[in-house]
This record gives sequence, C-alpha cells and structure tokens, in this order.
Amino acid sequence: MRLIFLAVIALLSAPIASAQVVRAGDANMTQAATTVQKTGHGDLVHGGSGRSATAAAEPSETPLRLVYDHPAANSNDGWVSQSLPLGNGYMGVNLFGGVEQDRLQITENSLVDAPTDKIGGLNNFAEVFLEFPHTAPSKYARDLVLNNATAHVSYDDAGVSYEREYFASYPDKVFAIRLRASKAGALEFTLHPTIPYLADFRHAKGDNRGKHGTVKAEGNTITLAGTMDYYGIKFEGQFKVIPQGGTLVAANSNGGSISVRGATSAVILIAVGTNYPIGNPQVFSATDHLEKLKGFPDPHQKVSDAIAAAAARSYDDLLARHTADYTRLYGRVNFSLDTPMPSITTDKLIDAVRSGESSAYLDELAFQFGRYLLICSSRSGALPPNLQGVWNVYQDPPWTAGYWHNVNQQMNYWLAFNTNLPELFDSYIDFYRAYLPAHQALAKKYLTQYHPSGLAANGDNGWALGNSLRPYEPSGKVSHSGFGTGPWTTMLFWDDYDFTRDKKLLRDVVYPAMRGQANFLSRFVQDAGGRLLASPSSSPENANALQTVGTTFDQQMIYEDYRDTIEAARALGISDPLLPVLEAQLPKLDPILIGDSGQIKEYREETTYASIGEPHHRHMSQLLGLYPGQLINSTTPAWMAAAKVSLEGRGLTAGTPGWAVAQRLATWARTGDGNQAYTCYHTWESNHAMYNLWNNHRDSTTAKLFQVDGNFGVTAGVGEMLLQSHEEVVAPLAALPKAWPKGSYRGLLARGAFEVSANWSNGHADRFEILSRTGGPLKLRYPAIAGATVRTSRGNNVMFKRVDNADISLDTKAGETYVFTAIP
Ligand code: FUC
Repeated sequence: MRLIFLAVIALLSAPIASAQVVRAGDANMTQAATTVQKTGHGDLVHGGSGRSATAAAEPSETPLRLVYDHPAANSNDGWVSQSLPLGNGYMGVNLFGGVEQDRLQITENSLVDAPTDKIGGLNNFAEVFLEFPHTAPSKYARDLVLNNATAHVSYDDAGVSYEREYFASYPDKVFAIRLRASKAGALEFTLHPTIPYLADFRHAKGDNRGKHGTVKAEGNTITLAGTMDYYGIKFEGQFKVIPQGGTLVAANSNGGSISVRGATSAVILIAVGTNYPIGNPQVFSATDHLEKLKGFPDPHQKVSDAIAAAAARSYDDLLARHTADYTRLYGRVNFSLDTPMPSITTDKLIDAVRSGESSAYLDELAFQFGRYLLICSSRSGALPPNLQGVWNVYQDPPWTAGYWHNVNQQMNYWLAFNTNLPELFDSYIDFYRAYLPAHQALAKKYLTQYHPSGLAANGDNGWALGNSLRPYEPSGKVSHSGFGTGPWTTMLFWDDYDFTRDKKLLRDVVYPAMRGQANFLSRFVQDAGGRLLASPSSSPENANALQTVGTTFDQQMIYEDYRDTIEAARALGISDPLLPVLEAQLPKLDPILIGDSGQIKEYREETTYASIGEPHHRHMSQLLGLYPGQLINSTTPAWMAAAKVSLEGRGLTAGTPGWAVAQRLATWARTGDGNQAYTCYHTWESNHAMYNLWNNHRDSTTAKLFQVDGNFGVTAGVGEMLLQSHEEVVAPLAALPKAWPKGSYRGLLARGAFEVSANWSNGHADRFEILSRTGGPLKLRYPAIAGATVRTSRGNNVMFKRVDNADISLDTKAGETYVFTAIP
C-alpha cells in the first residue's frame, strides 16, 4: 500500500514534459466541448456554448504540491499559516495533519452569529479530532496536491507505515478521509468531533447570541447538531466511519466518539449543512432576524442523504468522481516556467523567497493556488467565498468574514474569467438573485433620501449596493464608499458574458443586473454645470471618508456600467427605454480628470497628487478604469500616462495589505510593464504568502491575518501578465517580465471566448494556439505578429488582415483552433 501511495506521488512529481501547449487539433478539447453540449451542463444555472466547454487535464500538466515535513501547529498561528485548506463550496476544511492527534477544522458559510461591524459574523462549524496511539513517527510527510485537490499525511511508527488521504468532493457533497496501515490489523484511532464556542452569550444590544448543540455517536455514525440562536440557524454534521477489518466502538461518555481497533484501513465520510436556503430572498428581505429562516427545512434530511449516497459508493469511486469534477475545472489551465519541483519543503521555499531569492516554482504554485482556492470555495449550490473564502476558525472573525464590496468581493472573482473558471461565478449569481429584492428596496430608499425627483413613476428604480453584505443582511450605504460599489460588481457580470459570449446568460442574468444598476445610477447622478455627478460620493476609505460629489471611483464605475449595458443591449438586439437615457448621460459623466502632478485625480477638488487623502493609501480606486475596468487603455495615451503617475505615487510601501499588492500587480500589468508587475508578485510572495500559501492581509509575520482576496488577486494579476483582452484585442504575453524568459501556458481565457495557449523562449513568443469557442472576429496583438505563419489545427493556411505589424485580425469558426508559428 505504501508503494502505491509513493507511486502516485512519484507520478505527480515526474519531470514536466517539454511540450506544455496543447497540440494542434487536440482531441480532448473538441471531445470535451461536445460532451458538455450534450449533457446540458447539469449543475450550471444556464447553458450556452461559450461557458464551460473545455479540455480535461493533460498528462503533461505541471505537478504542483505544497509539501511539509511536520504537521501544522495546534494553535491560531498553525491554523492561519500552516494548516492546509480544502473545500467543496459546501464546506471548508483546514487540515493540521498531526500524528498523535490530527485536527480538522470545518467551516460552513451560513453558520453566522449576530452581525455587528466588528464582532459576530461567521462562526466555526466544528473541530474534529482524530487520535492515534503513535508517539515515535519517522519519515513524516504532509502535502496538498493542487493537480487533483487531495491532501496526504504519511509516516512510519513502530515498523508500520501509516497514510491518510483527504479530499472534499463537490459532486458527492462530502469530505472523505482514507486511513491505511501497511500491516494488516495495525490501524487504530478514535474520531471525536466537537462543537466550538458553545455558549449562551448576551450581546450588548440584548440580542441572544447563544449556540447550543450535542454530539452523539450511534453505530458507525456520529451526529453533531444544534442551533445558533440569533437567526435561528439549525446546523448538523454527520461523520460516518467505515473500517476494513477490526472492531468499531461508539461511545458517548465525553461527547460522541468512535474508536476503531485492529483495522487495516478505514474511510471516514463527513457531510454538513444548515437550514439556510441558497438563493432565497427571504433571508435578506425579512427584517426580523428570527423570520429569516422561518419555514426552511431542518438540515437533517439533506445531510443524511448525502452521507447515505456517498457511503453507497466505494472510496475509489468517490475519489474518481471528485477528481473528474475538479480536474475538469483546474486542468483547463497549465502554467509552466520550465522549472523542476524544488527538493525543499514549501515553508523553506517561502523562507528562501523572503530572504530575497526568486522561485519560478513558487511563481507557478501561487498562481494555481488561487485557482485551487476558488474551486474549493465557489460552487453553485453554496454561498460564494467571503473575505476568508470558506475557511474560518474564529468566533469573531476579522470584519465578520463578510462580503465586502469596495474591493474584496470583486477581487475574489477577477480570476474566474481570465483563468478560465467562469462557471464558478454562478455561486455569486445565486447570491445576487437572493439579495436583489432587498437591494431594489434600497434603491428606492436612497433615492427618496437623496434625490426624490429621480424616483421612477412605475416604481422600477433598479437596485443599489453598499459595501458590506452578509449572508443574512443586505448592505447599506456607508460613508467611506460611494455607490460605485454596485457597478463595480456588475462589471463581473459583464465579464462573465464577455469572456464566454453566452447569450442566454447575457439575456437572463447579466443584462438585467447591469441594467438595474444603470437604472438606479441614472436617477442618482445630478447635474452640475452640464456634468452628471454622483452625489453624495466618496472614494473608498481614503481621505477620512470625505463625502463629496463625483469622485473618480463613482464616475468611472458608472461610466463602465453604462457603456457595457449599451453594448449588451446591442448584442441582444433589444430596445429598452433606458438606453436613450444612458446614451445621453454617458458623455456627461466626465470620469477622468488629470491633476497638477499629471496624475489621475481621485477627487475633483484634488490639485497635485494626494493633495487630498493619503499618498500611499491601500485603495487606488481612481485607477479602476485601468484595471479591472477598460476606460484607460492604449488608445487613451494621455490617461495611461497619468495613470502611471498615480500608480507610481501609490507605491508598494510597508504596510500595504496583501490584496492591495495584488491590485498593484494587476494594474501594473495593464500598463504593459511586466517587470513592475513581477516586482509586486515577488513582494506578495515574500511579504504576504504564509507557509500554507494563504494570503496574509498584513505584511507582518508576528500578527498574521488571513484574507483570501489577495490569493485570488495575484492569480488574476499573473493572468493579466500572460494574456490581456481589453480594447477588444487579444494580447498574449502583454506584460511578460524578464524574470520569466522561458515558459508556456495553456487554456487562459480571453474576452470573445478565446482559449489561448502560448510558448515562449528568450522572452519571445514561439507559438500561440487560440481556440475560438464561439466563432467571430479575432484581433490579435503581439510584436511583429503580422509576419507569423497562421494555420488551422488541421494545417490549413489561414488568411488574415494586417492592421499593422503588431496587429492582425481574422474571422474564426466556432470550435476551430488557430496556430501561430514562426513569429518574427
Ligand atoms: C476594506 C479594506 C481593508 C480590509 C477590509 C475587509 O476595508 O480597506 O484593508 O480588506 O476591507
């Protein structure tokens, strides 16, 4: 058994095959596309040819593992910086991997305590302990394999090899653990799940914050169940133990536990749930906290069903189903810098980078780790990832582990599109569907408060979004952020369409969301000498939350929403009485002003750079038109030059949070400066990557704070270095740094639904392959690309139009791959 285990690891660590890029006419790709169309998407909320048709994992995939030679410490520091996160959207699990005592901490994103700004919020669902009679381990190893989302612990004790494998299955809604001993009958352990933070607690306002529950073992199953009082949440977890050989004893002396003796292997299955109804507006619309969950079924049935269905399958079958589901997403993109896996453990690798070295392997690993975390935390049928994804150990997590919309939540999804995981945005779409009615009511409330003359005669005022959303509470306006938070959010919806060209999604979801924002905003902006300005307006968190009019943040986000809404209506061929309003307002938004330092002003009242606000502030909301927006680009050279002045001004100073380093990375990439972008990446790796690669919000190793946005943000930013597609131009390797002279990638996604692969050496492209998922015109930009050879995957010559030496255009057919070689 040990041999099998080692063989699997050895396979994953096999040297990378030199040709990383999908060969022309890749069978996998075409086949996968057909399968998806035939099966009609199953779990997706919508179909359409562009959204998820893509290749399965390739054998030549870069093997990526986080590897350690010791367990995570059983402490807060251990949880934050050493435990390994797994998840299937429904639950997150932090794995410690101890020898005498393994600890698995479970999170379920709807288990929420009474919210206030700083306390309450997401709660810790369960602390699970596995105890072993092992005291003298040798050859200890712990890893997380990103290629198939499995984790492992192995060691020898008293001449026997022990190994555990862990994974979180989305299709089967369970977390699975398999324990094995190399000697028959040598496996012995006790499973002991507990409920953390059980207490009666009276909140300052008098609200009851109690949490009650019991853990009972019966037969081979332990049931952990209880209530969290404030919202009347019912929660349940079931733990089923299936040993091979030996005896099993359930006990209830000190909470429920199950002990196994004399077995050779065992499987543990875990399912969890609450009575939170995904996608149901009642949780937001009901104003009384105890009305929010009223009428929704106790989780007992769904948790029992999940456990029973999973237990009816073999472990190998569960693993195969998990792997197929996971690799269908993860395997779409490969990124290789042609570097071997280092022989040192991941914590030592990070130490080396902290001491100034650079590591191409860590560059690959951190990029794919963001994609891994999104697959673990953003699945249709569950809540979207919050500030901590789907991982929380605390009773009072930082900022309640809520959904913060003045940068954090948007950043959570930037990578979904350019790194080819668009359907993972579905969990946010479900969330939006649920919160929409409450936010339509807010649009009316804010218009009534600020601009009653803007109220719609027919009652349709669109929807307004503030900053902080929680699973049970709609957002309200806060003084430090303007209503640009809403259109910044619908930018994600537009990108979902623009990257996939899924017309059904555009019609059913994207257009109504964008239009609803535009409708509200068109009633909210006020005439000021011929200009239309948001009033009141503030630029997120800078200048002590100065409330003014027409900040660049609000004006740019409103501009982008109007422009994209108009384009969406055109793509749908629909007429809408709102469109002439938007067309008339758009030119009056005046979204960009250049100041006395040559900078993009953040405030209209600003003179020189940062004459208002902090020069090095973490937020740089005046640059959102450069990234993730598209207003500032190479066709607006004066604005681009001004954006660079502001970006230089913001700098990368000590104390910049992890997410803000990630935003600087992606924004520098949009200027085309790969070296500056890489400097940001390296800064993030050395100051913000913890030993488990989680993003440290702070740049201090003594006061660490996990926030997932920075993980997602660096992945999106690296994606922008490798491929850009704003300006309606596909531009591979648009910000390639000197640090990456040679490499390849496969399967990144560009607007227009193009899947792009590239190989380069000596800093110069050797080959591009571009799969057109939905057909249509392709404009391609790369230096001297007009001199390249262009063929279809079947080797037929392709005619293209030369715009200039670096720009060509061609018409593409859906499903065809175009191969560009001999690039001068
Ligand atoms: C915003 C940021 C902070 C933090 C918080 C959750 O307030 O400015 O840095 O990320 O959200």
